[in-house]
Amino acid sequence: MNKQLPIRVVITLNNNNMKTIKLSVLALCTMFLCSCGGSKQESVKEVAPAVDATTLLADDGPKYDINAIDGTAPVVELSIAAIGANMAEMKYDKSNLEVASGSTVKLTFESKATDPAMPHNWILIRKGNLDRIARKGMEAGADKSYVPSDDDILVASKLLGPNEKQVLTFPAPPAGEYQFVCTYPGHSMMMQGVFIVK
Ligand code: CU1
Repeated sequence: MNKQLPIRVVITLNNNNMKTIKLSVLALCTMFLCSCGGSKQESVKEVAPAVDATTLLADDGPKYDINAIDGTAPVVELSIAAIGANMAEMKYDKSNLEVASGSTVKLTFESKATDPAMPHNWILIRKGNLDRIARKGMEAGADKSYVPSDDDILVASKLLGPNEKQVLTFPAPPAGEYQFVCTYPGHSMMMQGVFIVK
């Protein structure tokens, strides 16, 4: 902290008005003390939303269009199920899914949960946004099946109850690593996985 102050003073000295210099130095010191004064925990909290690299990711390349299915592309059939009878056991039966880029994915998502009070969904998202989207899903509420509107969500199933299934057909996103998650409140920590496009 002491090393930086003299540099700022030298810059300010280029002005000839001494009052301005004094005020500037005072302002700088105050700003500096304020920024040092906050607890470390607070500054960590402020850094987290800077995952606004999200925006950069979203802007990276053309927007993903779930309906842009190429009729001539090879079809890859996959399945994944939500299993477990309670909050402690719930999970997807697979933690990894892999498809070839350029293919059309036909994913059967099934809920094998036994408790009607524990519905599940399957949401494919751009990597690095899981916690943010889980939080946003919770805020979106039951009316929206806990699926928020977000550019980092590529594919979203409905909320399925016990023994319900849904077939999701979508074009494989560009090669890379993605994540899938259940956004039903309290499920994302247990129900998530990696979706790889090779
Ligand atoms: Cu779930």
